[in-house]
Amino acid sequence: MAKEFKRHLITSALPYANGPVHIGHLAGVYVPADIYARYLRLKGEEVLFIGGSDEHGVPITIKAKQNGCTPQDVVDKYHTIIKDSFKELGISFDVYSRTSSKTHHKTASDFFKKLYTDGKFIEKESEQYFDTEANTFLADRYITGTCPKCGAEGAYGDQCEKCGSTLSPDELINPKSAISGSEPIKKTTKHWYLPLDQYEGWLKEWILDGHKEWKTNVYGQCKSWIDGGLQPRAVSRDLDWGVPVPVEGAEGKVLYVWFDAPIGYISNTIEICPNDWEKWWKSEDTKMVHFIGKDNIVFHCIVFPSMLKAYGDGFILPENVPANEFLNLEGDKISTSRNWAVWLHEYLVDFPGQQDVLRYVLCANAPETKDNDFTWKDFQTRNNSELVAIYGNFVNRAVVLTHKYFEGKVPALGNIQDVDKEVLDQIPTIKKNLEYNLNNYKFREALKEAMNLARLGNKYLTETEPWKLAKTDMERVATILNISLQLCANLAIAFEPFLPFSSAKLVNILNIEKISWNDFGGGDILKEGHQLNPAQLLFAKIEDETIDAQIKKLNDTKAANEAKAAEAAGKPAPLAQKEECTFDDFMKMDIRTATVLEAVKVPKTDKLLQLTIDTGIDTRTIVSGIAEHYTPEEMVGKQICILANLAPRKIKGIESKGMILMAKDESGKMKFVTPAEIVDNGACVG
Ligand code: B3M
Ligand code: ZN
Repeated sequence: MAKEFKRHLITSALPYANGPVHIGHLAGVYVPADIYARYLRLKGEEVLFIGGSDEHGVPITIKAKQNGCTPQDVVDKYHTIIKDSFKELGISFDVYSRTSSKTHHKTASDFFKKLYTDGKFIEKESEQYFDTEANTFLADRYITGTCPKCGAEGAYGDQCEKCGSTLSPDELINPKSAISGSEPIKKTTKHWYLPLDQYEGWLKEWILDGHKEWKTNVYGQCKSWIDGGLQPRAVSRDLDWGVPVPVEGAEGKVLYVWFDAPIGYISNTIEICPNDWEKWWKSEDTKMVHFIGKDNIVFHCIVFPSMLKAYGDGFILPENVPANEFLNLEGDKISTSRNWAVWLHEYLVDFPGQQDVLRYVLCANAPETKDNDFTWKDFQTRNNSELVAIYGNFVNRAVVLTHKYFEGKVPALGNIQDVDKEVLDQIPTIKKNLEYNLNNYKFREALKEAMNLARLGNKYLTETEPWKLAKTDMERVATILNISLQLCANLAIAFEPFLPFSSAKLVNILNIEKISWNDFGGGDILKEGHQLNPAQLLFAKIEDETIDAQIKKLNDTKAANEAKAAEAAGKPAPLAQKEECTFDDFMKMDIRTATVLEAVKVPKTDKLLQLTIDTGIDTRTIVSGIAEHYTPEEMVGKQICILANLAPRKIKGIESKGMILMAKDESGKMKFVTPAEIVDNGACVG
């Protein structure tokens, strides 16, 4: 029997406040965490859902340097953007605070002090990279170099973004300072270490023996860390941004961001429950679950639990850490530095009132067991053929018909036929499946079950066809619509954790006070005679233009990135793709093969050649700006391609009828486009 808990402490990774939140963060952490929190609240459980910004660490100071502002400016800006956009998406944190808060500084500082006084750290001097030009030690991301694992350039001192390996600065090949670009020297410095090796036996027992039910990816990572042998980990850094190390002789040192950030979960609890925060953290009746992305597993399963264990004093450990894999975007890794992302705050502007669509797609496609891909086409299809066509359509039909035949009042349930019973019987089964999946963090499957309930409703209406019966058997129509409306009420409950905005709309349409998970499964949530509000569409179709605009935005990003890369490699950048043209636009162009019969320079010009061309249909003159690239002799006899129906133009007094197709090579030289094999003149290209 699974242990029963009295309350649920749900944490979600604290995003770095060095940039806005994107769909990868949402799919990996915040959408599933929010679904879980909403589900438990709907069940009447006591829940505390913690969020907050992670405002320390090198990513923040690097961003400040890039932008020429202070780290505080950076975190102020992004904390606000992140917090507001989460709120608008309906992520229902009970608290969303920040690690630069006073409460957090005190909590983290006290936490360190206790471990320090209890002798839980080891102090060690070591040689660390130092930038002599900038006169500073180079922690983590301040040092870059070649990845020893995959050979990628630009790997960081703590991680290679290309292959995802965790690294230490000493492993980097050809290390360079990210501040000055200079080659760093080694210098001695003192730090405090948490001797994780001492916790190995305990971790083995707690995770490897005690939590075999954890997700395979999470359990597997823990096992490989533990089996690989744990090392002492430095919990301080030579930096000037963070929580100062609260012991003497530690000037210029702050707590390592991964030491202070998870303590942020505690600080944020203290902030919201200053008087009874301990019941959340120090009671065996509390079930703590950490929602994170896969790159945070070691910190939440090994480092933070070891810190809590070292602290003692009754701190509980997580019951589960349902980490997700990564979400890609249109087949490519999401990347903040390459701006390859769908940013939440931009989505909210581009798709006003459509929060649930994003929540739906990110859950339906969540990277729960493997990396997954987000594509705009899939987003559109899921909206149009699932949300609109199944869920929205069913609810709309049921409500509109009730208004049409019964003045919007829930009609009476009459005699039940087999087809009705089948539907009513399935509701509790679907509820059971939903619960099983939600309890086990299988949110994709859970969402599928909720959608099955809507499918069931659609099928029921299609089979029973109440609009046809309305001519002959109103009593039967009443029964069918009663059952359909009960299904709608069940849908409002089933979907609430996933699609809270649509559920709120539906609750309003059904004119019910409040929903509860306990009512889910019942066939009599709405009483006979209950008055509904007017119908209202739950979802709107998303048109091709909307999706094309998003795809164009990404194509522009890609082109800009390629231009940057080409520039860095000293090559001219390929031009961005031009605006889309239709098939008809293309068919208007008469592109055909032709042969140059004669070529002469246009007098008093450097660039122009006058060409006599055999186009297969006529012999004509074209003036072309290729004299710098080809001599007249080189041109004669060449087979080329021309745009034949270009409106004639006078160039230097000569009438030019058409254009020669050319392409520039890397050096900027114009080359004409020629068929790979000789064909007759006048053959159309297309
Ligand atoms: N800020 C890393 C991240 O955003 C880190 C999480 C902290 S959770 C305590 O991936
Ligand atoms: Zn690598």
